[in-house]
Amino acid sequence: MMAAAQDSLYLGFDFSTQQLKVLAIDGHLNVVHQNNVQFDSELPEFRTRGGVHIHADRLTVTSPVLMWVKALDLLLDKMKRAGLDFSRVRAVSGSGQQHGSVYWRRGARETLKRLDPDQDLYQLLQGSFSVPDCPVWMDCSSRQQCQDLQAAAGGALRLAEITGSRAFERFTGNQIAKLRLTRAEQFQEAERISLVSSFAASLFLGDYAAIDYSDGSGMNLLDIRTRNWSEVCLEATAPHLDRLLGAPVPSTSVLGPVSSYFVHRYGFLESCRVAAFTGDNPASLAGMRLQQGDVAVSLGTSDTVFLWIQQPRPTLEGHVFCNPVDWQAYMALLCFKNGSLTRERIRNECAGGSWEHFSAALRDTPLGNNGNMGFYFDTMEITPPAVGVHRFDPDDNKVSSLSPQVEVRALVEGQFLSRRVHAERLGYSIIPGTRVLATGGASSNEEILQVLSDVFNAPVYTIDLSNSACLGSAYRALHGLVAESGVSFFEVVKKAPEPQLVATPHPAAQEPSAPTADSSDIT
Ligand code: XUL
Repeated sequence: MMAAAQDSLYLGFDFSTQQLKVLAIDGHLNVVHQNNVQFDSELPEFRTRGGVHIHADRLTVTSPVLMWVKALDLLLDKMKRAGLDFSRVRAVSGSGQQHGSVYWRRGARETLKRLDPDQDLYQLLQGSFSVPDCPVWMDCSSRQQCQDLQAAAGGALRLAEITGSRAFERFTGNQIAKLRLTRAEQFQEAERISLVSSFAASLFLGDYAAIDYSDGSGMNLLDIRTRNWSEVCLEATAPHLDRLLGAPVPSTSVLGPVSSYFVHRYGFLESCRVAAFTGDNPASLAGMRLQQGDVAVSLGTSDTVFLWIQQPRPTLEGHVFCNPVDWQAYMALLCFKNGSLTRERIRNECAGGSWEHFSAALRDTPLGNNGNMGFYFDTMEITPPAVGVHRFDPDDNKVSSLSPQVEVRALVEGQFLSRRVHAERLGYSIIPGTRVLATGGASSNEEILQVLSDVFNAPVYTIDLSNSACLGSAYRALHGLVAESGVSFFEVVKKAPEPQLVATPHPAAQEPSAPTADSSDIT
């Protein structure tokens, strides 16, 4: 008999860079438990800073795989001590930092299948990894391999068309190619390669867990349209790589029941399911309940834009991933380096260091800024790859300064125009019903959000993203149980709290004369 909704629990784990987090929801989607383990402070024996080791070349960045294993032991013990009743858990899912990879030593599968519940995972899996230090997303030491892969695929754009992204150093395929060269012996000993997400799922499953389509899209190896490994990319990366990776699966798949280790050690039921784990960004998309037409803008140190895309058009900028909640759709991720720090610099220079004066400048200047515009790349931007401050007067002449108030508006309009233009290039289009979901530090500033609303000509809602990867994972665990019978993700999460409406576009925002400049025209 099914337990009542309030009695059932769904767990979402997030193996992120600095910590391992967990969140539990009940069947009514109420968050009933949260917990975490900080790597640096709670596992000091691994001597990480921010969860990673930066090597002497400053380019290689790794994390010890056994630190993640030990963190899970610790977290489950904390949950038990906090009184969490594991027998109420119906399904588990999770996420991991994207792109990082784990190398299981020959024989590890047998070890995983026969875990002794009297010992902790850290003891049991000591000898199970052929590479002790896993390359993570902060690594940028695979430049040569990126060039080789692009050459093999027929160029950067062709590679982007196949895999959703041009070659990026942190993407797993390039890391695998590098490791095969620099750690040939350890590489030879590997019988399976996991992403951080599928590695974590393997621990719960007691067997190798498949890589899901969505996190698999962050490898420069998956053909995002056929959703299978790309032959040309596999061949350019390592021989027989498909055997090492296993077949990818839809992100909504249930991989199987939880391993008997968890049943005997923590009291999980044998019927508890493990739903495929995915990347942290795809899991956040699920946590935000982003839908077709929506765009999420995270306003932090760097600004990140998440998009739901139906027809992808990969370019040299940004990333297109398979969608984690609807296998026929896609999502895109764009990263902008010049975010909060640039807003703070202009606040200091043009608004006396006060956010109130900054907001007043936005209130006192008109939408469209009378044709004055600016693009502010204090440091080399990622999207587009440009640097410097570029200001234009209403006649499109380059000028060296603008009045302080006009400069404040030029900055904010310029930033959001750039977010919109680059989103549209990847296949995003504003449709009736489009919502802009804003999050991060600057999302508490109403005037900034009004500009965001005007530039996208869509209502802006705010959401708290601090635990969105965990929350999305818990939602995905719940959805996993019914996905195969055709129930959509949105059906399952429709009762979750709604984001809050904070700005609606000014009627003038949709006039054809509204600015449409393209920040990438800057040379
Ligand atoms: C995305 C990326 C990071 C990691 C961090 O491409 O590299 O956001 O997923 O956790």
